[in-house]
Amino acid sequence: MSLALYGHPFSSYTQKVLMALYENDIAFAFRCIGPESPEHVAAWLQRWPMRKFPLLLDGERSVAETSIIIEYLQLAHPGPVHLIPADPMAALEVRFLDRYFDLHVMSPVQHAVGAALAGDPDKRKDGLAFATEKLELAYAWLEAHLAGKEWANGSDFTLADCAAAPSLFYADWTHCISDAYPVLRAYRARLLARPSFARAVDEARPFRPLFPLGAPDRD
Ligand SMILES: N[C@@H](CCC(=O)N[C@@H](CS)C(=O)NCC(=O)O)C(=O)O
Repeated sequence: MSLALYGHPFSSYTQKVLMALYENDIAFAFRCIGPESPEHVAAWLQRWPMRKFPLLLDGERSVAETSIIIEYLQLAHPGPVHLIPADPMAALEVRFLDRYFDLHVMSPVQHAVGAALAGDPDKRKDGLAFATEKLELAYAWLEAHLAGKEWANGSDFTLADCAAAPSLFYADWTHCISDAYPVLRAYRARLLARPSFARAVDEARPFRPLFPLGAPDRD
């Protein structure tokens, strides 16, 4: 078995997959995509011309899309932590929550970050306003959904929490999760304390100056 992950430590979607690998202590080689390693960039783009990362390589097999990568890991490299529940209805709910975090939390953040990177102050302002509106809707729904739950789907840590951790981490940096959402704030704090995510956050610490909206001095 030889697993390799192409990605970047500061990338939210890379962190989502890193969590799944760390949860089950799966051995892999990390191939950082960046100007200091053009050979990794070339190999990644040759295997996945859609230019999205991370990308998992298992021997000669390429696996793209983080949710699919985590499902693949459970099938091909299972460990003690089952990130997709065995019960099909429970698995459906986990997959829904995974989509929720990617589409309704991470996508608005990516929109604001992309707008800030454009270097035009008006675009930056509009991008942030768009993200603020979308994130407020997402936070309100999560505040009600998470009431009485330890993790996104209840008492078991799943794929949904792997999606939640980096998306809520960066969402809070983009548009602060206010005191109006105590349940969501507590959930984000639990995610930050989870060893698999704490490790990913620590590995990404040196890159914080890259956050185009300005990284706050916390977390
Ligand atoms: N749906 C994709 C999203 C991946 C994604 O957007 N990754 C970002 C990095 S965090 C990326 O590739 N950005 C580069 C780009 O969009 O050009 C997944 O789940 O893998």
